[in-house]
Amino acid sequence: MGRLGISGYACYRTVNETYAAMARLETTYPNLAEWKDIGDTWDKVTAGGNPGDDLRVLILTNKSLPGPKPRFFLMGGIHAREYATAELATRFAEQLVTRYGTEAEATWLLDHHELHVVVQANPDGRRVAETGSSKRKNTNTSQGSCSTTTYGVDLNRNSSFDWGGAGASTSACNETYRGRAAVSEPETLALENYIRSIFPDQRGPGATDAAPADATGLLLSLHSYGGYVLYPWGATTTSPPNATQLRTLGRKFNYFNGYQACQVASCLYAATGSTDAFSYGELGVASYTFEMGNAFFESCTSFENTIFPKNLQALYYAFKAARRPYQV
Ligand code: ING
Ligand code: ZN
Repeated sequence: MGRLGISGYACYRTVNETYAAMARLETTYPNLAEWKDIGDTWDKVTAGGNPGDDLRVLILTNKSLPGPKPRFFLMGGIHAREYATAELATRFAEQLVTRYGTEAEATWLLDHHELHVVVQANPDGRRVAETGSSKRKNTNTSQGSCSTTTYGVDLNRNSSFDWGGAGASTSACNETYRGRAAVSEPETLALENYIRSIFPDQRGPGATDAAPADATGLLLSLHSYGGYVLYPWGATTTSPPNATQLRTLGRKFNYFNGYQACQVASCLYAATGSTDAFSYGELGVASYTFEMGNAFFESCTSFENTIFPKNLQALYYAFKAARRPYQV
């Protein structure tokens, strides 16, 4: 029996184990790590929840060196069953702090940049997935009578930017159910508030304006699966204002993980209300999604030998690219 209630998945820590590991990082490396409560989950709001039901971000940087520093926002686990995403984000954070002071790249990165990582963006849903359920969405039970797997709101269709457009369902039990309103879910609210707090708007009003070439900051949302490096838009196959630059950086990620770089709606499917559309569309932040591997419940052999090493290198590159994502 593996840790997640299904045999063969011992490489993936549970949400509770992940939270405990991040709390320990803060205790062990107080000058480098802060494990911060950024809001509640649906279970916490409706049922009081338990101490693990807050949404949390791990902030890593050398606190002795003053900012402002370029920021990299990394997110795993927004879809509950996409196991590899949370473990990759967790290990990246752990590797940075444990190598700090002995390894040049980790030291330079944490001295002069900030990592903001939400390792589990959907902890309620993840707890359900850990029982063996192929659950994707959050645990909102108030939207209709659905099966034990299909209830909930898709947190990657609930964001405020272009909410309610193509590729987002109005049916409560559908896997891409958008919710009753934009940002109806506490998880979406916490994420948007936090992303806005670290990335002020980089350009003039309106998503038709390009972000300036010298903008800083990068957002990466980890998903599985399919083997893609995706950039906005998901709403349309029309190119985004910074298309050339987004494609260039996307192809550099491809150099590390081998995934095909392209626009969401062009090579995957239409999708609106996603986290990356929000951060690029609303704020001008260079925003990406990785679709890692070949399965939701990816085998540990594939994770350890392929997904983890390849994408770890891509994450290091992304962290560096946060300095000037549109000028790599
Ligand atoms: N894929 C993403 C999804 O939410 C995606 C693809 C990326 C949509 C970026 C919108 C924007 O459907 C998975 N596997 O969830
Ligand atoms: Zn996903």
